[in-house]
Amino acid sequence: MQGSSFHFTSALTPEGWLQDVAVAVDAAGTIQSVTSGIGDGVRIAGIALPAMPNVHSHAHQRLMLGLAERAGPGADSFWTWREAMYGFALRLSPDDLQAVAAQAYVEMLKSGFSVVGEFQYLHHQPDGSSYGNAAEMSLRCLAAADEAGIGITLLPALYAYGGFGGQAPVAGQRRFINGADGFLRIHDALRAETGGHFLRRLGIAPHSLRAVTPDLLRTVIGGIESNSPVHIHVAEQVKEVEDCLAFSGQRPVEMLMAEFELSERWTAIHATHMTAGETNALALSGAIAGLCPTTEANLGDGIFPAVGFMAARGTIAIGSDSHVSVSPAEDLRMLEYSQRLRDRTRNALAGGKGRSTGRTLFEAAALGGAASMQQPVGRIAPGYRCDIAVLDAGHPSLIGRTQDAALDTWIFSSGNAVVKDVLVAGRHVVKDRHHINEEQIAGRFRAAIRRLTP
Ligand code: NGQ
Ligand code: ZN
Repeated sequence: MQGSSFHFTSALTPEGWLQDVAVAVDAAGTIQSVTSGIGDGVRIAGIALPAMPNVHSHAHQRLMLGLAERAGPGADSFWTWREAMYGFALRLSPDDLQAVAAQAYVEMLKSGFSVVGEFQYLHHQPDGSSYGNAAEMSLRCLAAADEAGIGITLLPALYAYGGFGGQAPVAGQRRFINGADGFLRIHDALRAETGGHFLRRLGIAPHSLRAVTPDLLRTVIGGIESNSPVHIHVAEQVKEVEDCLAFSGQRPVEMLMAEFELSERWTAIHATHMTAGETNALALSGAIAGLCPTTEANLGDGIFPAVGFMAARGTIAIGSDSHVSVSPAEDLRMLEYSQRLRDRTRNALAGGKGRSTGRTLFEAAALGGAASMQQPVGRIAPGYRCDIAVLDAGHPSLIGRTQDAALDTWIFSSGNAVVKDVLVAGRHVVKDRHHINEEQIAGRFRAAIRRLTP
């Protein structure tokens, strides 16, 4: 493959907004130059943004959208939703997971994401026994990412227990369960499939402080590549905080920081329930807060202390998690709205007088997401991978809007409707709102849904 070049009406770069921007890309997909002025190459009319990393996905949950929104016989909660989710998780074959993940990844690309952090815990067969290749289900996520053409940071889950203090898992968790040896076997198999790949990175996902003990996690971290990404769910639900306090006398984020030396290697997923002290300490540690605002709202988790965390210079990233909404715009909007609703304010996260809320949040999540995924994305600049999302400047909602006003209008008003083209490593995978492989992927997804849902 030869190098190529693209030309955009405008682009958001580290130097700010540029007009008439030519981006030259080498054969591998790395940006060589970004220049202002009329250039040749493929012309894409629109507003070029760095494509957004989606740092938290459970692809299999794409299967159950809309099927857990009916009141149950008892009180509904995160925990009853989780029971329903386990029921779906027990049904997927490897082919089904690949079909559902490929569809989810196409939807991510079409909404402006270009990298997915797949937090994968469906390791075993439905009866709990291992597949012939212990890494089978994770390999299917890599295959789905290939079909869709999305970057992936694969985060196989370490999941040993059902609750704090090494409680036995419940029957519904039997596909997830591993000890250090079983996990490292999976991890080793995946290392061979990810090393040297421009679009792939391998990390680990200790599921939560409920599912691992600190000692187990230390053993596993000692057996993997130093400084590779570590993602963990933490302090998402009040009950988790209460159980952690009852078990250890510490709150979950407090316990995580006491047991491990956190750094930008770590992404704390949700981190919803923190004291002001925990919020400051987490920000100072350099760990990234992996926020999933639409899923957190859907599951009734609570409100992340984003005002305090960002004031303390904490790093944020976003993820579509259960995929109840797959949209960088909607997740950033929900994040800002959660703070406005709690504090009865406006432009809570703009970060200074006269600044655009959308611009501040978009740039923070793009850079934080790149760091969380450990992929060379998040900026339209030489040396970065050419992962770009283009907004349709001619869409009615963007008429009369340029620069920060266009970004704010996308995030607060137009959502996915205005995302027109997406490049991943210079490959034009979404063209005029159409993904290059979407019919075939949707066909397999349709068959899987019909078979697997009531
Ligand atoms: C998950 N999802 O692993 O899919 C979790 C629920 C749990 C979110 N936390 C299960 N959003 O935390 O035990
Ligand atoms: Zn999750």
